[in-house]
Amino acid sequence: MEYKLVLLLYLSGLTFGITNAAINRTFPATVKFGAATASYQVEGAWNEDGKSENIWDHICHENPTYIVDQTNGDIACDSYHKYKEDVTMLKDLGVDFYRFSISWSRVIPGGVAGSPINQLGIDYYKNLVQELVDNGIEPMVSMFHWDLPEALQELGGWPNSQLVDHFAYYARTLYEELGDSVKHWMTFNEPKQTCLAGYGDGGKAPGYTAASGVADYQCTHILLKAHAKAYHIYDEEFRAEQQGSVGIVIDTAWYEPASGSDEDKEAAERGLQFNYGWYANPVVNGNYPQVMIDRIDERSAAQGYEISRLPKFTDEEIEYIKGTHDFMALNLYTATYAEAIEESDINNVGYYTDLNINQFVDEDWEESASSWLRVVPWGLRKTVNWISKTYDNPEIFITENGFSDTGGLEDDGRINYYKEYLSSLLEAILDDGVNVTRYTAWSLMDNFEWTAGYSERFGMYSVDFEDSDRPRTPKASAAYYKQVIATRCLVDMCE
Ligand code: GBH
Repeated sequence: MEYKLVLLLYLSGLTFGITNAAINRTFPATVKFGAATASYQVEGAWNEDGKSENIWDHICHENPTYIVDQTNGDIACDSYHKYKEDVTMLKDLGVDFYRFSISWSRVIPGGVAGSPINQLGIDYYKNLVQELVDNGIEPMVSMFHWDLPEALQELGGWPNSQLVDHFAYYARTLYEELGDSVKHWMTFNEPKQTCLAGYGDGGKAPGYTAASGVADYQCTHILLKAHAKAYHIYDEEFRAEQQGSVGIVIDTAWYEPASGSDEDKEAAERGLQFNYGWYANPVVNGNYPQVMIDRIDERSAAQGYEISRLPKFTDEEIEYIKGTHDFMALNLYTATYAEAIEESDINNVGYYTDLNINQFVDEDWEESASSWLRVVPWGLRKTVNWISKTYDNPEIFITENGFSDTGGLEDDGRINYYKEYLSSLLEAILDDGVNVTRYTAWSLMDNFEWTAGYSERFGMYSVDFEDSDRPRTPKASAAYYKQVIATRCLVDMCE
């Protein structure tokens, strides 16, 4: 009976040429749904139980005007004390997994390899992980979401090659302490924000700019070696027993050619390579994208540098970094047009002139509360197709996707955003055969949005930051996401 009905529906779909419409366009069972946060953005308890200062504590305290509303993450959502409530919210949403990050300075306050481990810090994460597991929610853990221990910043931060060993010690500690329950590890979240914003354009802590075009590339060079080392440690010491997987989370916008010209197509491809490829090409193929090597080497030489501003990996390092991923992870929010422009003034040293494209948006694209975020759903389908094609059809996790407003429980803009992006993702999976197996909504709850403070809200749960108890309230989008997860279907797309 049922079979005949399905066949009938299928045939009528074919007859009427319906390919994208009504017949049970559900997410396959292979796709899992989750929600994400990050340590500095939600935990608070910045100086409790032995935690040391990190670079975000430091910049918020020392330079309050760096944050638009002069707020900080001292208390944030107080998740350090309220993690059980967070898990209740996750349970209510019905997510398969929770993606959160660990605060390095909470776990290893001194930062450096061989320094003491803070048991109270470890206990916090053990308790959180246990609470998740007890509620049937998989923990998915980022080791580093931008909050470097200040002690390591005072050693120079990521451009200092010592950081490889300091990070390796931290990663090993986490595998040892939490690896029995944590099966998905992400070494770094959006390393471009750490390196380009942290050491190039100054938009993120530590906010450096003086060595722009140099330190941002050096930061990346060391960070990639640290990633590779953490990956190999898992392979050699933990994988056989723990049976988990390790990857790195990379962000990009979709770069759409401004026209059909070869120059604009190249400009868009260069945009993707300078963003996603900067990190992805090394972990997949062992080295930076050729277009970065060529352009930065050439411009450096023309600028009078005796050696390229882009550091070189040795053959051994290339072999060591190649293949250090068990999945590809993508944070994607928006899109931009990319247009070819004339070569910029050679005296202008920096990442953006190395990239050398004009980026602009379509003013018709719906805005959010964040200046950089416009709603461009088709960019998601195009980006995962590009990753699939460029890196030989890997398993892809969407580790962040979300929308900002200025607050309120009736968040129609967010519901619309999720609906349209998930629909675009469904097309990538069902129609294009892209191997996406995880989707993660950013964010579980409103939180400290870096230099935007609390002025931009990404949460499916609202948090009252005026109330010392930090109460949480579900928004309309929480009910929407819950329904998507329960039905595996976007509203209007299934009978
Ligand atoms: C993610 O980054 C982060 O992982 C997460 O912590 C954050 O809360 C979330 O997005 C929402 O922002 O202001 O024009 O200089 C997303 C990628 C790249 C978006 C840098 C903001 C700054 C652009 N981010 N970008 S601008």
